[in-house]
Parts: sequence; structure tokens; C-alpha cells
Amino acid sequence: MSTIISEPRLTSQQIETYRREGYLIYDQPVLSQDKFDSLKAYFEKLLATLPEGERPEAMDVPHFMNPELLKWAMDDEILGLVEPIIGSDIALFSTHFICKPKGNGKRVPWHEDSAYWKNQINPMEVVTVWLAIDPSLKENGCMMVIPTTHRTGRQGFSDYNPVDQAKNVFANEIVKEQREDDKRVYLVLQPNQCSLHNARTMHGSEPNTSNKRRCGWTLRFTSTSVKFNYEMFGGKHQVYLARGRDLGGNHYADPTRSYPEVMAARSASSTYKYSH
Ligand SMILES: O=C(O)CCC(=O)C(=O)O
Repeated sequence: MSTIISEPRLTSQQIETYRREGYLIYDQPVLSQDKFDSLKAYFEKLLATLPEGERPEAMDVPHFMNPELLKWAMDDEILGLVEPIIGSDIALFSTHFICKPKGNGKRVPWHEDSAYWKNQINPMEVVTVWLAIDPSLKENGCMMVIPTTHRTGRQGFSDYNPVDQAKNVFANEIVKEQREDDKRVYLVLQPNQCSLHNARTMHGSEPNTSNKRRCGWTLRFTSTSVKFNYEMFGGKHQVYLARGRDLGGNHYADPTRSYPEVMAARSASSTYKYSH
């Protein structure tokens, strides 16, 4: 847990844009260069030891088996980006490396994160930092968002249809009638830049058929006042106190240990196989 409160890193205009549009592009370095380089080197090691047959887009909750990752995930430079949005009592809800290999990287179907988390947390207030590990460009399947969808339409709770899991990172997609794909915005980022998005914002990404890998690390944060349903989900998920104090009566994981039992429970459950 960090006790140093770093400088808030968003201007009032950036906060306003995030609140109005449901996302923000942060086109400045997120981590100091040495921290980013060490994170990237750590990720390359994880990727190199990925068991045969496992897709690199599906490196979900890697911090449960590799708690070393928490030192980057809960770094003050990251928390300084979310504190202006959710306040200074911060929980790390989840992380996921979504690494699309060159040539055959899978598509991420249009979805709202809230659709996956509706029974897990209350209220549905999560901000995701999508940290670019590689250049994330239109040609290699960068993330796309549909602006303002966090506060319009179904506000994060659209209807979904199944999609082909051989081609898609997740198993379901928002039905076409409830999307306005032509309003999509491509979130082009250089390594060590990030975007932020609201859990209710519609987003997705195209396949990677280019000759450049595209990897991003999603870091998901809530205020500690957001209640994680530990009684129902604690066996398959854990949240961490990243900064400040608990405001919601939550149970927090121990950042010094790994959670093989949680990973075992997740792999036995179909819900977590093609999920967030
Ligand atoms: O990496 C992508 O293309 C999609 C990321 C995503 O779905 C998320 O951050 O919630």
C-alpha cells in the first residue's frame, strides 16, 4: 500500500472531458522511463513462459500469480491519474494484459465492462487505465470507444449476442441495434501512454492482421467505497487496497502473496474463460 499522495495528474479540462465523453486519451508518458522499461521487460518474460495453447490476449489477472506486478499497477504515477476521478481512497479492482500477436491477433467485440461486473461491484464506478506496452495504432487493432455511451442509451447494460470465440477475445457482443459504430473513436497511443475509460463506455477493437504486435495492460480502479461482493466472488477474485483507507467494508487481498487457489477456481469456471 502506498501512503505518499502524489500530485493529481489530470487538469480540470481533462477531468471534464473524461466525465462528458466517458474516456480520455493521455498522450504523455505515464511511468518514468526506467519503470516502464522494467515493466515491459517483466511482461516479455511472462509472455515467453505462457503455456502452449494459451492466447496472449487472455492474460487476465496476471497479478494473482505474479504479485510483483502490483508495484507497477499501484505506483503513485498510475494512481495520480485516477485520483482526480475517484478520490484518494483507491482499490485496484483488476488487471489484464491484452496482447494481440502480429498477423492473427483476435478482435475485441463491442462491450461494456459493466456487463461483466454487474453482480461483483456496487455502484458500477470503475475507471480503467489502458497502458500501452506497444504502439497501439489503427493498423494493429488499437482500442476504439463510442463516446458518451456511459451516460446514454442503456448506460452500460446493453443486450448481447454470442460471437465466434475463435475470432473474438470475449464470447458476446452488444447487439447491433444498440450501437452506433460510425461514432467510433480510435485511441491511438505510443508505448507508455494510456487511455482512461468508464466501465459503462462501449468499446472494442479490430483484429491485428498487421506485422506489429499490440499489447496493452488494463488497470482497473474503484473508490474503496465501491463494495466488492466478496461473499459471492471472493473465491474467484480479489481486490487490493492501493491508497488511503477502506470506505466500503471491503476485504482486501495480501499484496505480498500469490493466489493459486483463485486462479484454479477461475479456470474451473466457464464464466471467467472469455471474460474480463
Ligand atoms: O485491448 C482492447 O482492445 C480492449 C480492452 C478492453 O476491453 C478493456 O480495457 O476493457
